[in-house]
Amino acid sequence: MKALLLVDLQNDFLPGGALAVPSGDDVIPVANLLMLHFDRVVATQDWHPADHGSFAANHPGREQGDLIELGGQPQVLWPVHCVQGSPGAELAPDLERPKIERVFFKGIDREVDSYSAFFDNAASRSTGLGEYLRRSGIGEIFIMGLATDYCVQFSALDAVQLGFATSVIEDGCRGVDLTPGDSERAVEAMHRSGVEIISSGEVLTSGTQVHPAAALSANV
Ligand code: VGL
Ligand code: ZN
Repeated sequence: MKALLLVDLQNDFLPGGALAVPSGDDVIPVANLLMLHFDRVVATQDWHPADHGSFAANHPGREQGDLIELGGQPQVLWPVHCVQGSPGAELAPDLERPKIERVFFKGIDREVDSYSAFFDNAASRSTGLGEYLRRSGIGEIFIMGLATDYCVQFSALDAVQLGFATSVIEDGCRGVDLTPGDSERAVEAMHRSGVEIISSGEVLTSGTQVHPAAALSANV
């Protein structure tokens, strides 16, 4: 069984948001279309407390983009983003919510960041996603979302480690590219680790049936 994982499709990562990913909004229609081709759709939300250690504002004298250590891991300092319960942390308003079966929250612990949908960066706490997919009989996972060079990359590498057949839908992702080329390098690193890099078109033509009722209601 196959599952689609939508990573961090939240307002703060869209244009106008606190940590806007360039053209991040372009992937919302891709998500809405792909959802119709999967039995299982799950999502993540970056979900930080206001005092989270990944926020530059919580480190006097530091600036966004500085590299520090947090929870024993290298940590880029970010603008305040995806604060629990804030509008910026909400899923994109244009995202078709009803098909999303469950949302997994990450980045809750102020002492360590969590780029991966599965574990925090110190690999000490599971979000429950891996266990959930296993219990649901999922062997194959397709990942898209924001951002290619952070949460998508970390999620895909963990998925492979956990033994899932893992594909990343490249045109369903956009990157931060703090350093030009970061997203390209992330794609190469995922590919080298055994992640299949595919396009949404390949998913759509792969023979996975769209449920007729779903197709009708979504007007495709
Ligand atoms: C992300 C930076 C900080 C992401 C989350 O979703 O890729 N990036 N928090
Ligand atoms: Zn974050």
